[in-house]
Amino acid sequence: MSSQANPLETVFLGLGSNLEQPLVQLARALRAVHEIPGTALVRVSSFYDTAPVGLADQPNFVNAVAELQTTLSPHSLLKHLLNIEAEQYRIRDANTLRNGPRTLDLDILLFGHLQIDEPELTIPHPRMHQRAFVLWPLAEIAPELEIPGHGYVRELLLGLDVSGVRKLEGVTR
Ligand code: PH2
Ligand code: MG
Ligand code: MG
Repeated sequence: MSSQANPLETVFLGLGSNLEQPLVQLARALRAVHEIPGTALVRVSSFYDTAPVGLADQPNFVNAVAELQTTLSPHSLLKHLLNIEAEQYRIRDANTLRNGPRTLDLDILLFGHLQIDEPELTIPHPRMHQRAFVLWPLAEIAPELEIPGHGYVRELLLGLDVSGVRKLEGVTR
């Protein structure tokens, strides 16, 4: 399928890392995302130091979000993102803990106004509306954004505990 076949879509991407120099992992991933065919990086949030959610006994994460434009389909974009994770030594095997530590996690949060519910790809990301480490950086770059089925980012954030999320000042991305 040609990458020209699809219209230009706005995508929000979540980035996270808590192993092997997280700041370096995120910076490298952003460069790789910009190299994906038919895809451009439009905006990147600040980097945030965040307490782990879901599995407490692991290092803090560095999280950020980015706005992209792409002519790729959601599945094609996902394939490229999984490749970038693998290039940065993300391990996915039978021993991998759910919500456990990782060198790099790249999640499609929103893809235009699309809603997809498949085992390998759910859009909007099914837990993004509950996660301050996603919504806080998202509110920074897209304060008016609405998550289909859940509401406005800024309003959702008001209902969340943000005590584990701290903006990293003075970090060049
Ligand atoms: N990702 C998870 C599970 N828990 N916690 C933080 N702080 N940041 C993450 O990116 C994160 C998490 C699963 O993807
Ligand atoms: Mg993921
Ligand atoms: Mg994730």
